[in-house]
Amino acid sequence: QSTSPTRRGALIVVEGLDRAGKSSQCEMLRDSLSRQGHVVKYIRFPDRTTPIGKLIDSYLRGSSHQDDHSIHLLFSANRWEISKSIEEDIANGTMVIVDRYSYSGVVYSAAKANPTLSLEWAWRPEIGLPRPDICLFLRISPEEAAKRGGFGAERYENGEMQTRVRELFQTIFEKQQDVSIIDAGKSIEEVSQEIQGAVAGCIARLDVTGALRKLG
Ligand code: NYM
Ligand code: MG
Repeated sequence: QSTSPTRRGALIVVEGLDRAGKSSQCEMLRDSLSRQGHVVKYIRFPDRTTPIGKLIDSYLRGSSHQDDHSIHLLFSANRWEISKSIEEDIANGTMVIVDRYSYSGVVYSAAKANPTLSLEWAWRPEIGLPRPDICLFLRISPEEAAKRGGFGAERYENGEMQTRVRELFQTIFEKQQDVSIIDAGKSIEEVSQEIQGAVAGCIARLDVTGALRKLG
């Protein structure tokens, strides 16, 4: 008697600037995949609940200072500490939706224009983490982002930083495979439909008996 191998889940990453609508879109995607009968988990980085996450949270709120390299490595460590559980979930067939990942990690750090913190340097600690099966980049113009209200009070939420982050996202996603660029300036419903279409295509193409790949 043959036992069919477990179909693995997909690792779905949603990236974009602040105000692009990532969190609402992740929730809508979670609900639509659940309705289709998938087991779904929605997580976000930084995960501010762990001890490392609490250090990151205090840095982002401006209540503590960190060296640029140190905080970069903490963001990366925060992904590494969750990576085992992501791999287990995927192996068990769960669809894992991730709000921000290594791409935010490298662009926000490199946007600081610290001479010893290049994109290349920033990418190194990400090597070996689970590789997304699909990365959805929610692209939004500065004008549209501005219409959605002012910046929040956290570190990085200012025009100068967001402009550099926008340029660097562009730079890394030109070279990256498996990225779907989504025009996030459209209505919430239209954006959600586009995301669902891209994710359905990814799931259809997935080698469900193969293993999750790793970032290289
Ligand atoms: N951020 C997020 C980083 O600088 N590096 C990272 O690795 C990640 C995952 O944290 N402005 C920044 C981008 C955001 C900030 O994220 C908080 P959010 O999604 O606004 O909670
Ligand atoms: Mg934010």
